[in-house]
Amino acid sequence: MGLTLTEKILKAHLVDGEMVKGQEIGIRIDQTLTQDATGTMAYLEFEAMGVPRVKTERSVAYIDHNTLQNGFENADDHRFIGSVAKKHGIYFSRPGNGICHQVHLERFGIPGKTLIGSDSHTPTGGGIGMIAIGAGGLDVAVAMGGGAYYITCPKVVKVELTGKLPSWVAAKDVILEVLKRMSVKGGVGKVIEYCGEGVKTLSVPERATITNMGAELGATTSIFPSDEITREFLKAQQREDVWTELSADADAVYDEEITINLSELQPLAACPHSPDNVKSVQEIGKIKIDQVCIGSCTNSSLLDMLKVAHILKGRTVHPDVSLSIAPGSKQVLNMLAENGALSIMIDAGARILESACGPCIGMGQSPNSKGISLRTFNRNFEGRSGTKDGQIYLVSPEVAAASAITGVFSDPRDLGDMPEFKLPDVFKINDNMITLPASEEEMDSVEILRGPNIKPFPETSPLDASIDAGVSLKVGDNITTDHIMPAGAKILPLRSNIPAISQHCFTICDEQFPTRAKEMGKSIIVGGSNYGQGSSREHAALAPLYLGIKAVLVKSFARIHRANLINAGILPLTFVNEADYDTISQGDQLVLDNVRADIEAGKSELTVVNKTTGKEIPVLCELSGRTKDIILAGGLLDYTRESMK
Ligand code: MIC
Ligand code: SF4
Repeated sequence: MGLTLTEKILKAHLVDGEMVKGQEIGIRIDQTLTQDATGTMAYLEFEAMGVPRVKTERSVAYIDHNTLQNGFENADDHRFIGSVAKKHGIYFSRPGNGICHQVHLERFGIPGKTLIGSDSHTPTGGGIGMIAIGAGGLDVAVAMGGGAYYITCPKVVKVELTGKLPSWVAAKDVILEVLKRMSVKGGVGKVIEYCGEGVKTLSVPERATITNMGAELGATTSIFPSDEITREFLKAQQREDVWTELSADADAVYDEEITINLSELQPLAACPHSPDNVKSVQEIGKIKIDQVCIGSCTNSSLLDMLKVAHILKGRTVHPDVSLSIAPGSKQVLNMLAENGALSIMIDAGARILESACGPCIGMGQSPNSKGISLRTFNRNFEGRSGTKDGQIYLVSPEVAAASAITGVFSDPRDLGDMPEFKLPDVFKINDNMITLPASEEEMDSVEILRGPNIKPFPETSPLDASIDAGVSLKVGDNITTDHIMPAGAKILPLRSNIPAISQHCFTICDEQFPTRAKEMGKSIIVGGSNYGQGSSREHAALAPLYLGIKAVLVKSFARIHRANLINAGILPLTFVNEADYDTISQGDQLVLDNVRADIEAGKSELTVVNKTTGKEIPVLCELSGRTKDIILAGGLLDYTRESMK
């Protein structure tokens, strides 16, 4: 029986477990990446492990999220990360060099290799045939120390692409179509593998847009084959030597199959407040808009920017619209400057931002009250833009640019003929903003620069014999990590200070939560399905840990967040009968008697007694041998320290 591309790469990296779908496997990690909003914590954790030099083939630390420096905190974190990188063998991409996923694709990604990153959009690397997975910072720290990365051996979904995209219909519309069909939880436990004749019609940046936003499906990752188009891209990046041809076997067996005829697609948009709330631009109609933001790791490649410049050429941004553009990397920005496209954008009235995440993570450019904002980004969760009642639509760069001119939601197909946009034969290569690590001889003398905002990892303790705690919060379905641990310009600078950032935990849902949880001492959170979807931020587990959360009981979890809870030593529980969710109220007192002994004994079916109502509720706590030991030890850091003794 033939293998899928996913299975081939996973098999070649398997170091623990067996390739049985649904079972936990450990894989060797070739490359890691971190960004600054998750990186400080990841490197504090790496330091705590006491490994002198990273053991991966390549580890890169990027500065791209916290680049608005309205106080010393972010700049201190950048300095800290830079010094850790230098000391421990990590490449350092300085602020200004670009968004981690864009730069990694350009300069470091290698087909067939494994990459984990402390950012949920790490699957961007799947655009050149990598198995690239988003993970919590602690998992990345362990991988840098040479440890395996553990995932559930995934199901593989085949997305067969046929046909060719019509003029002005974009890669973004492909992934929006997939989201429309599969929903934000449709990808959990799965890898999405793209195949078929249509693949050959898509360039690497287009493929990367699709794998990037595959994160919104809840998928483990997404992947394209590595073919001639991949080779041409790598050649243009002067990295042809790392190319290998990779594809699934012709007789590979998939768990699910979907076919998308590219020729039949039309411009789409994800409407507020979920990436799977997809409608066609025609259906939405010509509604008036207030803002357009072009950029983010989804749509900030040279190709995207050239299309935008073409649409803006000789025109002026509508008087009622603010247009911002953030090219994804220094390479992209530099090439736009050299070929005149930047000047076209400036002429049209675009507000040019630095090459960074910026508005995507609420770092500036929050829309006006109730403002309608069209963004080429990947997430439109409520409040993420920094404006609670902002109405965010996710669209392609083509829709975004066309609408910026007209001031209303616009179909770019009305622009007439589309010229052919081609990638250059050679990109502008200048890696001067990537600082190399110190040599083995010099590394000992590198001093780590720690600012006063950097506080140690919160205290952990081994799992208690029994848990007897009140419900400090009850929430509904599809809670995102942006609800649990909001980001934005005001809160992000606290990413290296867990006591301080905890004061913002869940405040989008309930302003009193941090105070109440702290007063209760220990408590439990109850939630609905797909709890913790979205980002990889482990702060969404570390802040609850600091606030005394002992267990989270929900209908179902998103993958990375569940792993982060386990890594923080918080018990992840799911209802056996979803209807029991309705029998618990905020404030109820829940008891898990002898939970430690039960978990030690390998029991996965536990009973929660609601002392307030007297009801017994069956719950599941499915742990593998390894995750069981992590929970018993009080989290991954303690477990790793123990196992290194
Ligand atoms: C995001 O897009 O939500 C982020 C900000 O990049 C996060 C990481 C973080 O919260 O620092 C992610 O996607 O993992
Ligand atoms: Fe940055 Fe936005 Fe991409 Fe997250 S999704 S890495 S915030 S650009």
